[in-house]
Amino acid sequence: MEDSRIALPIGITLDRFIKNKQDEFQYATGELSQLLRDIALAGKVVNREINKAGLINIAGAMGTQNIQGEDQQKLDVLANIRFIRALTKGGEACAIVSEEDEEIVDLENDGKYVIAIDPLDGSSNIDVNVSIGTIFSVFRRVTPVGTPIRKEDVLQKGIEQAAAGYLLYGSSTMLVYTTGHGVNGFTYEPSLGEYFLSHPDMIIPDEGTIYSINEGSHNSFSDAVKSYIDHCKENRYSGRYIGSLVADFHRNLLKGGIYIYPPTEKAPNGKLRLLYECNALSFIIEQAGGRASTGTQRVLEIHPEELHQRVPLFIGSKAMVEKAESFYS
Ligand code: AHM
Ligand code: MG
Repeated sequence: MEDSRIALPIGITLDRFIKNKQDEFQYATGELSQLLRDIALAGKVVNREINKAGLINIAGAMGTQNIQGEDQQKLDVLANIRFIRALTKGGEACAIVSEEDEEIVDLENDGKYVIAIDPLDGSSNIDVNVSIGTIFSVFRRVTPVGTPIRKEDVLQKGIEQAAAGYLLYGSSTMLVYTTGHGVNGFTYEPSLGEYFLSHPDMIIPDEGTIYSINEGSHNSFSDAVKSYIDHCKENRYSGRYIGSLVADFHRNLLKGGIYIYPPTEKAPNGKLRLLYECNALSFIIEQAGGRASTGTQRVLEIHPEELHQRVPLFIGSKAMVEKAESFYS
């Protein structure tokens, strides 16, 4: 078995990092590496659009939007277009499931991989200059290459992911990903147009003192969730909730904490989507030594039944998630 946790120095570029890691996989053909590069590139383009977001009305007023009027489109729609375009051109992905599209997008090529993506998560934060993110999962297709995509190519358990990651468009833009051999984080340097390794082999503290949940819905939480929140308060944990999953997740990954989106009256199965939100972050958190559950079941073992299926999510520091789960039993 190859050991892909060979330390690579901080400051190495994403391209070089991917190349080095690829060399360590015995049978690597480079397709997964290329796929990650395609996503990273689309991330740069989306990052540029996001940075311009506040200027759109000004630019519009100046009449400088492009011919297609794309600058006028909503950013989440635009991000979807950018990622689908990059993945289509790259040729490694044969199908995409996106939060923005009702049905599977069949790219009708010979690619081996299926992507589930939330192109721009945290949509309520887009207009108010708060961090947002992109979340993606990569699966190998299970039906023969070259045939039409089928639901079973897409409705796979999270444990089958070949890779997963997120882009965080925050005070810096970061790409964090795993291929099942640890988690590494890269920070984007916009003036050089490069991602550099800044957070090698990320590990979440086993315990933490941050809990992140939308407490406005407290009245509709189950007794188990209410009891866990009481436990957090009794222990004087800090409540931190941006309402942008990637940002809340990333902070807790670095500092130790738990993010919860439980069932509520409005969202009886929770709000977050299994295929392109929960699975990817659950793969990452487990690779970083943390835990992800619905409260009663490991997220990565859920067999999805629908493309846009929602599940409750308890994710973060291992001991904290276990404690939350203990209130269910
Ligand atoms: P979105 O995919 O429509 O952006 O919704 C997902 C977002 C998450 O980023 C965030 O954690 C959550 O919704 C916040 O929901 P709420 O406002 O109900 O707390
Ligand atoms: Mg989303």
